Amino acid sequence: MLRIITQRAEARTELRRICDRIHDDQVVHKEATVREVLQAVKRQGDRAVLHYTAEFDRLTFKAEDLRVSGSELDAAYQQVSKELLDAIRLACRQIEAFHRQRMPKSWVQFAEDDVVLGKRYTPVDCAGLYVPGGQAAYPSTVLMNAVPAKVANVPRIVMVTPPGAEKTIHPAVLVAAQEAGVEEIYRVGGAQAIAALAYGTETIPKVDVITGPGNIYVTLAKKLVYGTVGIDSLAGPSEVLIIADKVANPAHVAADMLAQAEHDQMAAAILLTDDSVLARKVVDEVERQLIDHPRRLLTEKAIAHYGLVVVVESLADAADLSNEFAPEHLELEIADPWGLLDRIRHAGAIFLGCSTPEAVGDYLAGPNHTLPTSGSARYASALSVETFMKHSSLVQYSQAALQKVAGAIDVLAKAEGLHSHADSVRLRVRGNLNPEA
Ligand code: HSO
Ligand code: ZN
Repeated sequence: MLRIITQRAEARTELRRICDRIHDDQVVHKEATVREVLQAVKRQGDRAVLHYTAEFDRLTFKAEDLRVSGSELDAAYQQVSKELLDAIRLACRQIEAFHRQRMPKSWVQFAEDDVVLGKRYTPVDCAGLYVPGGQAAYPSTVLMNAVPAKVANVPRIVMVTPPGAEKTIHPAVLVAAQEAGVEEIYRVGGAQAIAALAYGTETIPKVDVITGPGNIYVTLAKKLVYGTVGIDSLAGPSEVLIIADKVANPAHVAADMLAQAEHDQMAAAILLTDDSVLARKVVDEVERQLIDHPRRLLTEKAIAHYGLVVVVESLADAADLSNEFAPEHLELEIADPWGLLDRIRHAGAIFLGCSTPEAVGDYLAGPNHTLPTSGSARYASALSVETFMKHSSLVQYSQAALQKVAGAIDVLAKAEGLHSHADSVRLRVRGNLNPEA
């Protein structure tokens, strides 16, 4: 079921097919629906939010039920085990420690000639976190979005998440949110949730930036509201690319591939190896571990469509193919991972060595698990504290400093035909208007 490829040209074609697996035609039909939802929520606020929740999620609510109450938040703690609470707290601490390190620093530079230059970082006023529901109710995703927003000192953080059949939200999600410092939670999902965050309704505040993964409707909605609000990225289905040599354990490699495949039937799991014996063993192991896999059907589909094993000539070759794919997650299960690192140019997160499965990073190592997918690691990076911040440039010139550059500004302003630009400098250094103005 998991194919082994040995030809380089065929491998490149297959990798391109997998990278482009989100087809535009899938999106076109859905875009019309999403546009309708966005327009309706923009015009009718809560009424439209409740209407689409009834239509898509088959749940009827009153507007006052949208916000999760304090008693529900408290009750969630009674519904999670002590071990889960401890694990959430450990993850929260480690994610916070890592993101604190990455906090951008404002700076001011007193340059020569009385010129002051700088950058001042400030958080957005309000951030909206989307947390998927259903099968993908991940407390880890709550932490990965909420903790950086908190570290960035965002004054108001709100979370939206689709409720389950009983209108409830997974207690682990509610606990993770509270552990990360988020208490304003609304039970709404889909495009209507994104619309509510982008435009604001009577109940749900308009935010400045929306982060978090979601299904195709959520992703399309985020794409369409970009500009009205900021967004983190457009998350596609998850992917792992593993480069392994003879030191790798086939059972471990197989488990790592399945760990990605079990997320989604569109998830991709790729192995590049210079050892054809290992390639064969991994294929057998994947089959074996799938036999009694609780999510067998979905996982099998992902492996069948977007699973791939490539036998390469050398590890350098593997690195080059990996760069073309620009994977979200890259594992280097090889004897000298640091030796190959120089050759790796594009990857959302890199896991080095045989005892570093991606799951370490998914949950608690500290770096963010919201990573660029579908080849976007060529130009994009993980969600970070900066996702919730922006910076203002700072510039101060003294009279003497302005004098020095006045001539050059005058020439540039005139070249652009902008005479008041020239005057704004000339008036300060000469006291009179530009002659030709
Ligand atoms: N691998 C997923 C994140 C995740 N894994 C959440 C487990 N829970 C995308 O990076
Ligand atoms: Zn995962």
